[in-house]
Amino acid sequence: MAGLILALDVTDREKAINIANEVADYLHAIKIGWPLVMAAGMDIIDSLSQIKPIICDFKVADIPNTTKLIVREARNHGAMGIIVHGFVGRDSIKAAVDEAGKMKVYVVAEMSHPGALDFMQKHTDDIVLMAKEVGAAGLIAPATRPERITHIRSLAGDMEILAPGVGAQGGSAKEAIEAGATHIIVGRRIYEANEPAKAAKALYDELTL
Ligand code: BMP
Repeated sequence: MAGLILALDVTDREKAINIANEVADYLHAIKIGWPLVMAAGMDIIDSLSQIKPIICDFKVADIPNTTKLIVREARNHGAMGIIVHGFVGRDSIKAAVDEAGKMKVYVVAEMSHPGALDFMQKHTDDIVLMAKEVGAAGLIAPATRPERITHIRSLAGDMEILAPGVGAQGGSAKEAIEAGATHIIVGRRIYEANEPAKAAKALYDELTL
């Protein structure tokens, strides 16, 4: 079944925990990244893990050894998954997968913003095939370009596809899932809403209808 992942890009610990509790019923997982971790510290992973599984969006883009050290830190704090960049190449992605243990590694195949067309899109196919071969659990693909999700799905087999870009960036939840995503990632549409639970429920309903 399709799932909703909250991108919790707030920079206040208490606010993060309150929103997570408020919308938890509608979520598959929570994605946190540099804004929240830099503001609240790595322990926020442990705290939020009590509410829902946490995916660390660290977009790791480094040599294998540094990649391994970052993945280990996320794992030690109880993360369920970690997002790494694919363009750094096979050895770095393999280092992430080897170090991840039970944690899932998600590889960025193509980003959702217009700048992804400058360089990244030219290499999407190779990144997808490499991520699949190396044993990554899933891919990040753009909800802003559902036709690209369909293309990426055609190469990805049964890998998970997490699609950001719904709501604030203009993408549609339903279209992303119909195109082949397994999960959508949504931030501002939920955490900036007057009633985050209502916003999360609307997206959840869109996925399950
Ligand atoms: P929002 O729904 O507020 O646009 O947030 C989207 C989230 O997904 C942000 O955390 C962003 O960093 C992330 N993201 C993205 O938007 N596009 C990508 O290609 C990859 C991402 O991780």
